[in-house]
Amino acid sequence: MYMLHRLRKAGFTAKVFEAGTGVGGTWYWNRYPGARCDVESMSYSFQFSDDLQQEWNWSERYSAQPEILRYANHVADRFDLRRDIQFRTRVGAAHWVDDANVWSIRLEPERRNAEAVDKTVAETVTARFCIMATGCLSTANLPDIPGRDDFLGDTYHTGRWPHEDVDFSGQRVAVIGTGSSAIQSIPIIAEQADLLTVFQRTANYAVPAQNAALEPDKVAAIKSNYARFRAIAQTRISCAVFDLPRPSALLETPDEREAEFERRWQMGGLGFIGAYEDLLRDETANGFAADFVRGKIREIVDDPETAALLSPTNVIGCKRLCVDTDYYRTFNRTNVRLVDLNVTPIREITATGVALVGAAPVDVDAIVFATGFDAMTGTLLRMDIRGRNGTPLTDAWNGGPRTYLGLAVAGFPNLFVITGPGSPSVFTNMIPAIEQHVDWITDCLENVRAKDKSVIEAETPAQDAWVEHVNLTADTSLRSTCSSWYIGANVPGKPRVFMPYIGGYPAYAARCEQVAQDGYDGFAVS
Ligand code: NA7
Repeated sequence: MYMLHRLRKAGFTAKVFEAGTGVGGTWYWNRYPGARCDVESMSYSFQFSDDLQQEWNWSERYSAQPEILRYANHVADRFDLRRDIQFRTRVGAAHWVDDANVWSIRLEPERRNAEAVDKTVAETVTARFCIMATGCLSTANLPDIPGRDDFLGDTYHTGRWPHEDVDFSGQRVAVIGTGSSAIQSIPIIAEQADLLTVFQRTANYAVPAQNAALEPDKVAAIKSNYARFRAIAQTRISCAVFDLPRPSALLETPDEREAEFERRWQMGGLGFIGAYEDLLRDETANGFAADFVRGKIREIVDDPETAALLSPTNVIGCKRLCVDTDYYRTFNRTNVRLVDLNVTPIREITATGVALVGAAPVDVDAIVFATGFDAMTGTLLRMDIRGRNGTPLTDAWNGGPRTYLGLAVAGFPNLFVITGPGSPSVFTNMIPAIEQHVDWITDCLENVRAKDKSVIEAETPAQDAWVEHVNLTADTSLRSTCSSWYIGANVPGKPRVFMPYIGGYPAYAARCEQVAQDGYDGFAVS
């Protein structure tokens, strides 16, 4: 929506195509119970207008999905954005037409209730520029477990949750996966269900949200000085305002470290991983933080065996750190069971539930796949995107995504990706990361227009150098050391490439700014 808003203000004609029936993106699709976002540290930062940010009041530190969606709808109405958004429309293909210097974009009515799409009613539009605002986590990863379609009960994916209320009262429910979406939803499902069985492949670290109503004084302080709040955020690696890290966990005594970890645990949220500058660089430093969380799990979970199973053994922060409300405590409930898939893997899904290797089948009434997304590239690669000479994006990226600044792709003129692979994206506060890209793209298009040119395209040497820089930077971080979705490890067959840029928001934004100031260095304009 911000892209549309900026393009309009700059005098461009723009049209948005959206597969869903409403606005909100992530917050339209991810309606699973417990879905929340940290609006206190992260998202005081929607730059549509000063009036709006002064008037809008978030109710909690971690705003719940319905409230965020209400905000998105308010924005759409307030800025009259809907008239340029075509809903229920999926982009099936986008082909660059070499002779005409335009994108030819094939639109397909969105498939609903498993109806086949009638391709005959598909429509093609053309555009000078094509901007992919398709999100980093938008294509659901539904694992190909044998028998998945044989199940006779209800199945859900957390990223495709129904719009109607789902009530698990009286039901036996299976949740497969223990990532962020599972960790948010399990405590709520457990309160409703008769019996909840959680199928865990990899134990995950979660720190408490410590959610609470937003304190009016704090809100007033931020509202009276938004510009300064944003300016501070933009100096931070994550572009979010958490307490600054201390220099090194290695330089402090065990008591000092314990006190700092405890302080951040009580404060709540992702700031925990920013306790020390070396937490994500040095294995020993990281181990201190990991041990602290494992100690908390042992304290919280009554049964030592369950506590051990819930205790992650990998590097903390390597997979995305989760933020929870009562996740570990939920396993003290008598109606919750944990199954370790490393000991008893899923053999198949049957008509009545989940069959395991080496253990009795688990009969359930509903299965929740909290199995994540084909992250960062999944949505783009599922569209039939073709650049110069008809080259498919799937060919250009067959060894993993290659972009210039995460914004553009050599061989794909006039195509931009918002928070694409190779940009800080999922390692930053997403809202300012999106805004920075939108502002940069709008300025870029204005520049092309001002020069009376019509085509801008990333050059291969600039792209190669950027990809190398992204890879070298990733190698310096412990984040690249485990099988996370950052490296595509959750999707069988996906190339293992560390996709987001880990060099931090300030360095990245400065680089984008420099490229623009140098006349779009690394881009060919014609
Ligand atoms: P995640 O973080 O990718 O978590 C997915 C979970 O599903 C994770 O525990 C996976 O285990 C598990 N998984 C995936 N495939 C399987 C199969 N085949 N069998 C068993 N378990 C499986 O996705 P989320 O939706 O939780 O979070 C994504 C982001 O959305 C998150 O960062 C928030 O910002 C919101 P694995 O770890 O791969 O062993």
